[in-house]
Amino acid sequence: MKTQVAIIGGGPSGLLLGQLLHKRGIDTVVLERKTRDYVLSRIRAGVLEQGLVDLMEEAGCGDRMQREGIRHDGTLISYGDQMFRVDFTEHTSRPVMVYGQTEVTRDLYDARTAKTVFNVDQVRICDADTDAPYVTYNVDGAPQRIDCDFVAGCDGFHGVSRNTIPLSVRREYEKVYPFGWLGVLSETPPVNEELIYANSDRGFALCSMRNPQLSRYYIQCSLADSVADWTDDAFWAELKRRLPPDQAQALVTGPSIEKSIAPLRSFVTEPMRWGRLFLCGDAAHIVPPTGAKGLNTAASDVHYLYQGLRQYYEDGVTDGIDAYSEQALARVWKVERFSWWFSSLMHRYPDQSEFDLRIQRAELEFLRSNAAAQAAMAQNYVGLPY
Ligand code: FAS
Ligand code: PHB
Repeated sequence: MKTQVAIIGGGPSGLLLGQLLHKRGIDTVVLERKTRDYVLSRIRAGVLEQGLVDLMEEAGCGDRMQREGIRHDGTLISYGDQMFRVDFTEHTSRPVMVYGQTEVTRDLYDARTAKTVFNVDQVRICDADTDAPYVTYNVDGAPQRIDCDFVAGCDGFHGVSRNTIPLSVRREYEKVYPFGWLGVLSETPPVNEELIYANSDRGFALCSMRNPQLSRYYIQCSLADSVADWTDDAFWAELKRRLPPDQAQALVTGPSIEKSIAPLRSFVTEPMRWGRLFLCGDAAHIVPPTGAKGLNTAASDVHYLYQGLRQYYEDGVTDGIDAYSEQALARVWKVERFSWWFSSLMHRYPDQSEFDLRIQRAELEFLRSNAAAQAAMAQNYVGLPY
């Protein structure tokens, strides 16, 4: 098989890149390890930056998102019994869109007409540091090969693309957080019209949503916890303990239809390009979900790579793809910083001293009372410019 861009990974990065390239007549093949249904069964992100909304529109996949997505002009932050609001549109004139990653991925799959191969294994990226890269893989036990001009490594944190770059070239930076997030999806009305990020002396909690009848809640949990340790009743009782009393009182509980624990890490690999292999999204970087930046930073990578590949094929110049890694990493590191800062502000860390707790409280007081602090948070949350 031959294509122009071989895309490893059929998650949001690979599908969005594939759809944008397809709209410009650039041929792609997506290789996905799992099935479409499996990919769509994973409950992940819920908040889209305007940049991702614009890319979905440019990809011709924005109709349902515009119909069903919920515009949010701010978010609530609580600590102890205090709760205050950070107004995004007041400080940035931009909102965010609440629309689940599952739906983004579904819309991209529904739109995709170019070749997608599911249930692949033994994927190998070969000769990426030459002008004639190719990808080998097995499907149904039969070995296959795709010759291509470029390879987009969109295969997430556990994929093969990042490790194709030799250790002599690759530099990795990592911070593992001493806690996880226990997430629950429930067919209940959200406790509030906006998200609530809660810092409590028992740990972090987040009240989010997917639509007016579908809520998404998280509580910080121990890395030693497993989903089996948490009955629905235990989860709801703990969530209520971490919210201001009026919000806890208003919380509508119900059976969980999904329950999972995600570990939290900050991770960046440099460079994001090696020869004709380009890394996109979680294949290159991970953030703690506190700032809702994982999916959105995958989108900014896709924007830079799409523009570079479009310029290569349409104008015959390599400026865009040559600048990709440096350009993408400049934004990635700012997102890593914000996600680390917001996680440090909102969580309880096992090794926090009394002094650390007072500093955290002072930072929350400053954010509550200072417009410049709220403007800085809002700029990062709605998404830094591409
Ligand atoms: P993905 O991991 O989504 O997709 C990679 C795809 O590649 C997968 O479909 C995988 O099956 C496939 N693949 C892997 N190896 C392969 C191989 N060798 N060959 C072929 N295919 C292969 N972000 C937020 O903003 N908010 C959140 O609340 C949030 N929660 C998260 C919870 C969890 C448990 C995880 C893991 C991530 C969460 N994220 C969240 C981040 C998440 O949304 C990612 O940023 C987003 O999925 C990135 O998309 P991709 O880069 O496409 O990677
Ligand atoms: C979600 O709705 O899943 C969500 C929202 C905001 C975050 C993280 C997760 O910061």
